[in-house]
Amino acid sequence: MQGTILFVSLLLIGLVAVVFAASVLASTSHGEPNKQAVEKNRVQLMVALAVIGFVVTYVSLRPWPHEAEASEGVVTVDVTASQWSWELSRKEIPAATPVLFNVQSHDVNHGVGIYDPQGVLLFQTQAMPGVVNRVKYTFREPGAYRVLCMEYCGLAHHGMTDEFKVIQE
Ligand SMILES: [Cu+2]
Repeated sequence: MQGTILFVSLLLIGLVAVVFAASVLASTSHGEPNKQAVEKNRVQLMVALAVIGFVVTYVSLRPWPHEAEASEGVVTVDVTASQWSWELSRKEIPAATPVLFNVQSHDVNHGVGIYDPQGVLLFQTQAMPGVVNRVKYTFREPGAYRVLCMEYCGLAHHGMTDEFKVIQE
């Protein structure tokens, strides 16, 4: 996922650079500009950018993990944050099973980030007092996963970590 984001970002940066270079070249060319042609080019460029923006947004948000709706056959994990620790209702989660995380906080706002055994961030959401944020995720690989706080929440924020295991059943 992070590789894809990097690739798309570099692609879009390249596109902006090409448009910039084309604009500079067009502005330094000699002769009277054809106003109708300029206006037509501008409209075409805006339509192209809108289409590219829509496609990139749709493709990049389609696997969004925040589509959580409570449904049967889902393992539920209640995650409660408080300064400065996590409380997980279970520490062993089966692999290849949809897991519904119900995330909230006892005190201030925290951010929960779930990292795989290689240290790659899988998903995150806010842990807020009085609100339960839901995230559904299916773990594919067994191993030790880490929970880290993603939002500065006070003096011992850096130590606000926990761990759970994903096991093959
Ligand atoms: Cu924190």
